[in-house]
Amino acid sequence: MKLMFVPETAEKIKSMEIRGAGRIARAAAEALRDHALSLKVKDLPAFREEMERAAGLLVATRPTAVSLPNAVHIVMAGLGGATGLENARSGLVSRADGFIDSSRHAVEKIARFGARHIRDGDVILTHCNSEVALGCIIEAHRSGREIEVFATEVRPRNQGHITIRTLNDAGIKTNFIVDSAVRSFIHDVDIVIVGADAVTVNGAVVNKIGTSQVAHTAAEARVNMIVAAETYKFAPRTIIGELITIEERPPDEVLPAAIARTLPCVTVRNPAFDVTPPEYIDLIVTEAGAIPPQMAYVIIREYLGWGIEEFQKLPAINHTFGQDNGQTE
Ligand code: RI2
Repeated sequence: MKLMFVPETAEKIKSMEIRGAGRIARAAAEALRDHALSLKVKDLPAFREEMERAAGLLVATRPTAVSLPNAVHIVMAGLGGATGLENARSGLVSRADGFIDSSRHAVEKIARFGARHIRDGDVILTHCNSEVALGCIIEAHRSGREIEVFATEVRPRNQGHITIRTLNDAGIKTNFIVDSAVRSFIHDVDIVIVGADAVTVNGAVVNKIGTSQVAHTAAEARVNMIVAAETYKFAPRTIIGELITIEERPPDEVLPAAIARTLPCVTVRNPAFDVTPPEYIDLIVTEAGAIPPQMAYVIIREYLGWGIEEFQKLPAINHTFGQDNGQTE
């Protein structure tokens, strides 16, 4: 077994070598598990202190995908009530394994539930690269439905390139378009399916930049918009009034530094995510079933099952890009 040490995993998440909200959550759980297994400390307080430091390092890597702090919180809960060092170690390892396992099952379940919304002959549009959204599309294809996909390029990081390779390898007929071509093709589309990095208590969905434009275009054309999201992508701290931080990434992802240097009056802005308000979303497909966005509160309270005190213990969110971007509308 290759040990995924915490700083190495943290660096890979930060640089997006490991990316996608579900994958970074599982990678963080794996890193905490491996760290716990390899830690040589003398007692429980030292173990706790070292694990909390590791958890903080992982959570600080990317601020938007709430799956990351949620996964870390779930794994670290394995320390609660531990009576000795070995007891704490095994508690944490089993919470991490449990999270990784349930995450994989959630992805499979959502694929099956989501695929039922895709009919024979449907044309689907997807934006960015979401394993759960793609899972629904591939499952529909596997179960014999004749489908076609429009996949966007996804500037500036080109996650659409990963999406078209996956679709191509699955043998699915795919059209690759630039992000700004969505409105030109929306009348050829029957259904939009995307993933999520976070779902707020009012049912707003935070996902790759451009998702809200896609959603707005779909609503205008009366095309249904489905979001595929595991329950650990719902954001508990939005219940106590916190907003999701929108990550703003380096400007050179958008414009090479050599060109930017020649344009002193130009500032490059590079927010990685945007917020789609609940009224543009028809359904959120979770492993607990499909819900209207207005039921997000129920998932946070009932399915994640955390009390207010526990929400307050979750890692704090400290910076918000722009206004609240519709998160509380
Ligand atoms: P899954 C990604 O973020 C995209 O925004 C994608 O829609 C979302 O995470 C969910 O991905 P990034 O890591 O968990 O590319 O469905 O910035 O794979």
